Amino acid sequence: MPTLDSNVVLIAGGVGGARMAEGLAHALPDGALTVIANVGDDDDFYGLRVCPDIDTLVYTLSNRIDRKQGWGVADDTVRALDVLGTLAAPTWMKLGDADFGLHIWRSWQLAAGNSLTRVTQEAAKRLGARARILPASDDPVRTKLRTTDGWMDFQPWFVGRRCEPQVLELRYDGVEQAKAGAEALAAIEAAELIVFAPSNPLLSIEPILAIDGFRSAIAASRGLRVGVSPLIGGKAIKGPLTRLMAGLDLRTSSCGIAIRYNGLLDGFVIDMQDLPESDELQGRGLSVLPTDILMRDPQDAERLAAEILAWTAALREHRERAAS
Ligand code: FO1
Repeated sequence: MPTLDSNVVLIAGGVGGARMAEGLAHALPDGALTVIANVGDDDDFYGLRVCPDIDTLVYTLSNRIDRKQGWGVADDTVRALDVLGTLAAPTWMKLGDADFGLHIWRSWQLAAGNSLTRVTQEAAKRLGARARILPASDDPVRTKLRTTDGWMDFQPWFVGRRCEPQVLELRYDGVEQAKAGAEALAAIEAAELIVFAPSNPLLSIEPILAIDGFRSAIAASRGLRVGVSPLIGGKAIKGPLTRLMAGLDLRTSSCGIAIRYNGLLDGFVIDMQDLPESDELQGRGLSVLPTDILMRDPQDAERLAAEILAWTAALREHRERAAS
């Protein structure tokens, strides 16, 4: 069966998004995959720009990732961080020596006037990433959380405080002024298939969708649009999603996630464990692929990606037959 494999866009955050990207990159021909990355987690450390979601994608797609952590460079050392500690600088964000190299280069390139889109593409190419990676915007968008301890920046909450302070409210600073990356929008317009990665909707996908232009471009897309649930049996595959959603009084189920992407999806991929949710999803007009969505390793990711590509090809055929 032919698959939708010439222009595929993945909308992604960090670890879960990178696993899905790796699977798709293996299952697709070279040059077919574009990943649009969240920039809401970006922050500055010691005057250097750090873009965790972009970097997790670059390292995963170039097979440099520390697979145990899911972020950072495999076998990295922390000699620079040790010096910073001796100099009494804060060192809660574990930036490795090899990782510092990328942050130094990116900050140097940005200071020279290059856009984050250009710098990211160049880094991805030079480091050997197997897909095009585009930031959602060249402008700063920063996720802020109102917690029981007051408003916090994302990384001090996520890493510095291990997501402990309860989140009461979220906002994406700068989102009203931010322009959607022109290449990212063009990729969506050209896409045969748009996949929402199993990333945290509140922290990874919605900071992208909140930028003017993305929702309308996805809603108007001629391609198929499918999401992959980040929850199995109501529990997050990784990270603080379940607690975050429960704290904000949101439904912690695959249906609850699909509802957040209302009007943007044709189909939703759920885990076999969540089969009872199929009826409600179908009732909302979504096609459903129930399968094993846990990506334990790159082989799982490739198998899931191949299943999604075969399923979406069948959906398209069905759609074309219905239209003719
Ligand atoms: N996550 C942690 O839990 N602890 C860290 O010290 C840490 C350092 C770090 C450095 C560079 C980088 O690109 C990512 C890093 N992450 C760390 C992961 C990152 O905070 C999160 O994966 C995302 O921002 C959430 O998607």
